[in-house]
Order: sequence, then structure tokens, then C-alpha cells
Amino acid sequence: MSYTTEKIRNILFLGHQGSGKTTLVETIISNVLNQPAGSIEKKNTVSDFTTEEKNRLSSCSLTVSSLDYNGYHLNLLDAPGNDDFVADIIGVLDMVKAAVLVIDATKKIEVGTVKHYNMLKKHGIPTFIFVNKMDKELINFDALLEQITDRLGKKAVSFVYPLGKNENFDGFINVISRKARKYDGGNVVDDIVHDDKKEKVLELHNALAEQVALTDDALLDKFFSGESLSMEEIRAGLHKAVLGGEIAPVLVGSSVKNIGVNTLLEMMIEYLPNPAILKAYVGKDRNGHEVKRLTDVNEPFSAYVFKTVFDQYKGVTNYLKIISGVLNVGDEVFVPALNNSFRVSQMFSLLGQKQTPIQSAISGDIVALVKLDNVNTGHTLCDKNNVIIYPKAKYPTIVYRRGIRSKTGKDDEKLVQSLYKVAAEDPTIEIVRVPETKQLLLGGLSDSHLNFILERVKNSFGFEAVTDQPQIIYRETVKKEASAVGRYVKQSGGSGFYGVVEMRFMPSGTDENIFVEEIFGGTVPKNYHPAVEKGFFESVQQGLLAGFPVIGLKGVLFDGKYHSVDSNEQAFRMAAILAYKEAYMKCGPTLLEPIRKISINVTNEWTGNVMNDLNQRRARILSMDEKGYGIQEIVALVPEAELLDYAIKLRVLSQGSGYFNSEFDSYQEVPANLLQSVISANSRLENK
Ligand SMILES: Nc1nc2c(ncn2[C@@H]2O[C@H](COP(=O)(O)OP(=O)(O)OP(=O)(O)O)[C@@H](O)[C@H]2O)c(=O)[nH]1
Ligand SMILES: [Mg+2]
Repeated sequence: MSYTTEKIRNILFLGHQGSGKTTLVETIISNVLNQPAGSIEKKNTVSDFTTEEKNRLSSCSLTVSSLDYNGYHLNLLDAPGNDDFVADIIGVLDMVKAAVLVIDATKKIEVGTVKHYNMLKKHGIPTFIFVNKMDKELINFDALLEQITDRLGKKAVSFVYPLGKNENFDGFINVISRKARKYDGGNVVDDIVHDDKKEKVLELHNALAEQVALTDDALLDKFFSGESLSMEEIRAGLHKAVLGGEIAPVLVGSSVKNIGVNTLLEMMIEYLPNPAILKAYVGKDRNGHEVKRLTDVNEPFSAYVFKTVFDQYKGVTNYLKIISGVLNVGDEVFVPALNNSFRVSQMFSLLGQKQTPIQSAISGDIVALVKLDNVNTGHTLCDKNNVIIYPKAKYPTIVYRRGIRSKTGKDDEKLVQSLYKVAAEDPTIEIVRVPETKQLLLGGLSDSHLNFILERVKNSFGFEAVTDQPQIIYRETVKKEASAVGRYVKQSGGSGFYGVVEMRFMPSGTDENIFVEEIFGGTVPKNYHPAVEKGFFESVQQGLLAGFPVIGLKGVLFDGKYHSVDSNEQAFRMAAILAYKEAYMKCGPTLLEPIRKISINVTNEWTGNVMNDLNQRRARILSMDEKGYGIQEIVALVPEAELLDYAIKLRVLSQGSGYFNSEFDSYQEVPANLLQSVISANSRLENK
């Protein structure tokens, strides 16, 4: 290996869907490797190589492209802009400390732009803003710059000023050096700064110098005494400010016309951090004590798996960031989560789907390992004698579920196996078989997210699925007390059955079902009480209102009769079941529905929409808090039945900016006006 940790640059490309991230990365690769650039339309880019990406003309998965350039080692991470695949971004936010936020100049600031920028800010990731598609028509750069600083904050400072007009966009003035660069066919040439632009460029230069001065007291004095800062002072100050996250430099260009891309590349290398300067990564040892690792080859080996990819031919590939130490082919690595060690037989450097074998990797680098059974996103790999476990990234909770069956009706088991393989790629996908209903549920973030998973299963394994509405698991309970006699008497020759019980049924006052006996004088002998109890607990598995399990019922055995020859446990069990059946409908039974606690994050402008809609979903608002960055958090209790389509609806209501988490809260009574319709739609009893 010809580079050190200091020469590595791990750079994450984020931005709204379609802003041009993949095309930009493609152009950088083409410039560095001196090969023709592929295009989204021709479906031949390095980053978008899966069938699903080619079908959609859009990235569905984060890809890594590693390049050697002028002694530097670049790992470019092209993220999908579509929210369905946000897990891929969340996985790397703690691993990569440099980013480029790509903006489509014609669309300006979009929802995804703000969302991604906030993520980068929250994780303290130094960021460049690349205004792409400058070759398109009707672009007003001054207005765009104003919108950028308005929506993303004053940290966004332009390093350049575009030249040429609209489709003739052909270069820019570097605000730092105040020199113009013009793209003349394939060549870049120096140009003069024309008079009409001089004033604007000076204004931007001064704004930039002021930002730099603000980072250092001595520079600030110099700046305000009217002295101009030297180029060296400006560059050093900018470097510090970018690393500290105080400035997000704005650059312009066109990915398809290859304008401004090399400037971006050079500036990323100059200003974005190298992994060696990162502060120590914190994890836990085997005993739960805090341990730290610097991004340093002399530290013990440790790495974090930030993404897992499945391919029907290659099997499972894990992408990992080497946090500390060195990893060599032949080394044994320990996976604390599995309490298992693996021998590394092969290691690869990545260029999209292309895997090039390598022998060794150093701290700070990003590489791929294959054939590590059960190793998955979020796992730490480490030296067995120096165990460290890094915290797993926090993924959104599952908010959208569908019932899944195989289309043929015969391949259910194979469908499930294939789903598990594909789902291993995505921490925001869940597959569960619901014990109560036996329904197989596929959970994710939205309908399009689940459709993507099913498309992948179809493309990889050939199994097609159909989806159904998830069945809601209601409960039943009672509101009144009633008693009944249960008689199970069969005495027709031979050994018979004789069991008679008198029982009271009433609300237990908790969610539990409780059985007690209050027998005086041995009317039901003690040895039969467990059989009565068994009959009671069997009965509550199915309420008689709509066939759902009963909760909160108390059964009291208070009287009965027995026969010295024919009584047995079976007879008393059956007698209890009969008493339950007799009394249940007299106890004022009702239906309980699952209530979920949801917390919604939405930008201020959509709060009104979201609140109006919640009111129509029988929601009870618990709190509403300003979370900073113009985001409100609304916490509410909402019946699960009202949330089945909420993941889709919230996107519409908030123009894609909102998201929510959800957890089970409690069971609550179905309102009287809805009871009959809920029973007829959901009853599991034979005669509804
Ligand atoms: N005119 C013009 N079109 C561009 C430019 N960059 C990208 N495009 C086009 O914009 C579309 C989207 O480009 P992508 O590179 O797929 O965008 P992306 O940000 O990777 O999109 P997602 O991965 O879906 O988030 C494609 O049709 C590109 O050809 C550019 O600089 N100028
Ligand atoms: Mg893309």
C-alpha cells in the first residue's frame, strides 16, 4: 500500500434525490481514472449498477468507489437521495467525517437538501456544498446563494462565482484567489475577470475574509483595521473553519459537462479532514467499560460494518471502516456480537460493484470483506485480545407493514427465505410471523420501500409476492360482573363425567386475567381446582364478542357439585368452559384496540397540516416541542387502525419532510360508535 492514513479522504455525497450525486461521482472517477464517464440514462455508471437502480434511473443503495489520486486515497460514498434508503446514510454518519451536499441549481433548496444538511450538521461533518446542473437554463445564482444561506444558514459561503450564462455556463471566478477559470472544450484555461463581475467578486471575497477573520482574534483585528488578509492566512483560516464546521464552502459546476469537478476534487483534498485527525472513537469492552481508539495504525485493530450487501452470485459482502490498527489477509478477527472469530481469507477494495483483491488495509480506510457468516451492519470487528464494541447507529423504527403471501400460493416458505436474505441488507426492514394471526408481516418505512424489497426478491430469486392489509390484533375485556353455572355431566353407563361449577366473572382491575377460588365446605374438592383454573385460562384465549383474546377478566369459583365416582379433572375443566360461555356476554364485553405512541418530526411549515390530519385519526396529542433547526416534534397516542397508511400520508402532508417513530403503548376501548363496524370487519367467530 502506497498511502498513509493522513492521505485518506472518505467523502460522503448527499443531497435531494436526482440532484446529480451519482453523475458527479462518475465524473470524478472518469477524471481520475482517465476513462469515459458513464451516464444515468445509459445505465452504465459505476455507482448505479443493480437491476433496480437501472429500472428506476436512481440510486437505491450506497456505493463505495475507492480511487488513488496524486498520492491520496479517496473513498467516495455515493448515497441514494430517496428516503426509503435512509438506513444507508445513517450507517455511515459516524464513520465518515467529510461530505459534499449536492444541490440541483434549477430546483434550488429541496426537502432532501435540508434533511441531509441537518443530518451532517448534527453529526458534526465538515461539508462542501456543490451547486450542480449549472449548465441548465434560467439559473439565477445570486438568488440561489441567498436561498442557500437563508435555508441552510450563514455557514454556507461561496468560494466561487459562476461565469457564462445559462447553457453557456463555462467557468467561474475563484473568490479566494479572485482568478477566473474557463472551460474551453476539454481544457481549462485562465480567463480575465470582466469589470461587471469585479464588484460582486470583491464583495464575496470580503465576506469570505470576514468569516475567516472570525475564526482568529489576531486576524479579526487585522481585518477590522482595514488590512487585507494574505492568501496564506485566508487558506489556513478556511481550512480551520471548514474542519470546525464553521464554514460550508459553496462551489458550482456541471457534472455532465465536467465543469468545476476538478476544483471540487482539489478543494476536498485540501480542506476536508483526513481520518488521522479525528477524535478517538468510543466503544465498550467486554465488561461494558468505556474504551477508546484513535484512527491510528499503532492502535489494536478495530472496524465497524456500516453496510451489508447481498448478491445472489457473490453472497454477502460487508463494507467496513477500519477505525484503528491494520487488517491483513490471513488475520483472525473477533466479532463480539457473535462471540465468534473469523479468518480473513480475502479482502477487497471497491469501485462500485467491482471488487479488487487487496492484502492489507490501514486505519481510516474503507474496504469490503466477504463470506463472514452472520456478520451484519452494525457489528464491530476487532482484535480478540483487545475487544471493543462500537455503538450501533440508530435507525428509524418500522412504521409501515403489509401482510405478505406468495403469488402462487405454494412458495410461502421459499419466499420467506428469500426475503430474509434480501432484508439482511437493510436494518429498516423487519419480517415477522404474528403468532396470533399467523400472518407474515413485512415491515419497513413506506409502501415504496416494501415494493422495492419485493422487487429485489423477484429479481434475485424469481418469487413474486402479493400483499394484504395487516390484521390488527384486538383484545376483548368485560365491564360488568355476571355469574353462571357450568354443568358437564355425562353418566350413560361405564365411567362417566361429572363436574358442576358456579363461577362469577368480572373485570380484574388490571390487564391480567386472574383466577381465584372461594369454595367453602368442599363443594368442589381441592384437587379439581387446578382443572377449573385450566378451563378458565383456556377459555380466555377467545372472547365471544369477536373471537379475540380476553384480557382483564377475573374468574371466581365459588360453588359447585361433584360425584364420588364420575367426577374427574376433564369434567371440571369442561364445566369451567361452559360457565364462561354462559356468563361472558352478560359481563358487558367490549373490544380493545392497540394504541401506539408516535413521535412525529416535521418542519414548522407543515405542522398545521399534520395536526389537522391527526385530529381525524382519533389521536390524543401528548406534547409538541420545538427541536431546533425549525423542526417540531409532536408526540401523540393514536389507534393502530388509524396508522396503517400513516407512513405514506405523512410524506404527502409534509412534502416528504416529515418522519415518525412508533411504539406500542396500550390497549384502549374501541369507541361505542365504531364498535359494530370494527366487529363485523374483524370478527374471527364463525357466525359474525
Ligand atoms: N443538465 C445536467 N443534468 C445533470 C447533471 N448532473 C446530473 N444530471 C442529470 O440529473 C439526473 C439525476 O442524476 P443522478 O446522478 O442520478 O442524481 P442522484 O443525485 O444520484 O440521484 P439519486 O441517486 O436518485 O438520489 C440524471 O438524469 C442526470 O443525467 C448536470 O450537471 N447537468
Ligand atoms: Mg444516485
